[in-house]
Amino acid sequence: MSGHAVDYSLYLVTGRELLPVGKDYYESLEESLQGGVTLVQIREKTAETGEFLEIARRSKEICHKYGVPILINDRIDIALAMGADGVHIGQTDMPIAVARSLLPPQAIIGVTCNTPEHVRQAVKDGANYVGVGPAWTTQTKKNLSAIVGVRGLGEMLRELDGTLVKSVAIGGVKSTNALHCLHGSVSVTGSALDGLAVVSDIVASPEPKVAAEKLASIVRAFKGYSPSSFSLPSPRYTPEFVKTQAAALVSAVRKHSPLVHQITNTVVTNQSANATLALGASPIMASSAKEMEDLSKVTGALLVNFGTIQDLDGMLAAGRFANINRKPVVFDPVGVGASRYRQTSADTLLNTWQTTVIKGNAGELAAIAKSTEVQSRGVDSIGKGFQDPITFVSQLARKERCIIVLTGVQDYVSDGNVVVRCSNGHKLLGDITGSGCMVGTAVATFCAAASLEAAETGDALLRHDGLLVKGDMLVGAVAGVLALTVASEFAAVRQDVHGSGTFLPALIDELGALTPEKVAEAANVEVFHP
Ligand code: 3NM
Repeated sequence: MSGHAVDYSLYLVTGRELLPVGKDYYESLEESLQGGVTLVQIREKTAETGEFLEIARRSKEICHKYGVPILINDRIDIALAMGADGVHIGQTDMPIAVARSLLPPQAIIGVTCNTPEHVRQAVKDGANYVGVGPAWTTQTKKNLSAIVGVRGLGEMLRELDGTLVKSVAIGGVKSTNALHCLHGSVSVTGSALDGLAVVSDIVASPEPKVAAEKLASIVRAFKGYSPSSFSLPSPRYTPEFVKTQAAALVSAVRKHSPLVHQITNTVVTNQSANATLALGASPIMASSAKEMEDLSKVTGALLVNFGTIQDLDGMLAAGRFANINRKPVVFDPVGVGASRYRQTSADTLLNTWQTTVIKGNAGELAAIAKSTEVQSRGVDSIGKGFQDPITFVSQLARKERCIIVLTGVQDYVSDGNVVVRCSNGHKLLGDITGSGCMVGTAVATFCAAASLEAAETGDALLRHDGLLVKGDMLVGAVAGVLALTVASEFAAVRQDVHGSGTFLPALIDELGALTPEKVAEAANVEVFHP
């Protein structure tokens, strides 16, 4: 079999100790192949040589019956003795060059890599593929290296640019996080995983065929995705189109009155709830992890604002269940640059779930992008912002595979292909607390409406395959920005507004009084195709 093009899509690494009680190893292996496993590695950490050899021989017969190559973990002698298609070696095992000299020329050699340096070395040494990880924590491997998260995987994949070396992610990969793993790990330069390597999600399942089918279909969906399907063809986004679509969502919010789940900070909870009501939606401000599964089934969208991080577990669970139920997730990393705890919390959240929108000021988004171009103090951004905000937002949107909303005097919204610049708003917004948080609320509300509208009209457009959220989330995000900024312009000129104290209630009133016509007329929108 060696020498054939190898399909790395669904790579099963065996783990006999994880089999459900009474499940036969060979039966489980065969069922997983029937479910769509495309490559198998026999991993035996405690078996004696004779037993290992016997298992490898019989496993090979089964794998080859399905046209699937078989690799041996670590033991070149076993691989040679039973004629494996290749080997997988760890960082502390035999060097690739030595393994290559012992194995037939066509043999597949893969290496475990936990850092970008490991990947660079593996490429130099002539590996056929790298197993990058651990993506998440796992009980399956002893002496696990530091968890890298999906974004850490992306850093490693970058090293594969311009090479023919293939990659699979490993460590805690399951059907519930597979899609996020595939999308979230695409590097800034566009290098993507070739597949997923899985032990327990298949082996520990009483129905390995079903488990493999689920995973295989997710990898297929990812591979069927192309960057151009990331958004509608850009020419469609004219300023007129964006304005009309965003304005129409004002009515859609009132029509659907979506339940908008908000985990937000203690400073703004009340006013964000009131802003949601004024827009015509319904707020629920729940934060305990225990209720996230139930809530995610009935909500229209989730907002996670971590201005005062009370319950990180609740945030993690909320996003995970929102992903499972295909609900838009809006992430507002308030003051993320202010402390190391906030930075690691943001990384944990973005490694755990796929966000639909990240909204922040220049300082916050610079911290998310690990850029030093803009600094922040507390929750505020310092200085003039990015020199080239259009390029910044489009690159960050591509990297994070989501919509980016950069707030400031002008607001920028991008899906990675187009950038919409909104130039509405009033300076009184800067004089009240939580105006940025209310933008997050409005974005979540309008994304919920866009998603519900698309579901109702049967619009098959799956705008963000990483999430499979239906609806135009770019327009949803723009509508959220416009709602708040346009309402602020109406509020600021009212007779009863004398300063920031009277401005806030007037702003809530004007959110309630918004109409599609007002938004369409007042919106100052430009579209760029960077
Ligand atoms: N290697 P599961 S993690 C074999 O990070 C292995 O290098 C890892 O098992 C690495 O799919 C791992 O059950 C075990 O989490 C993966």
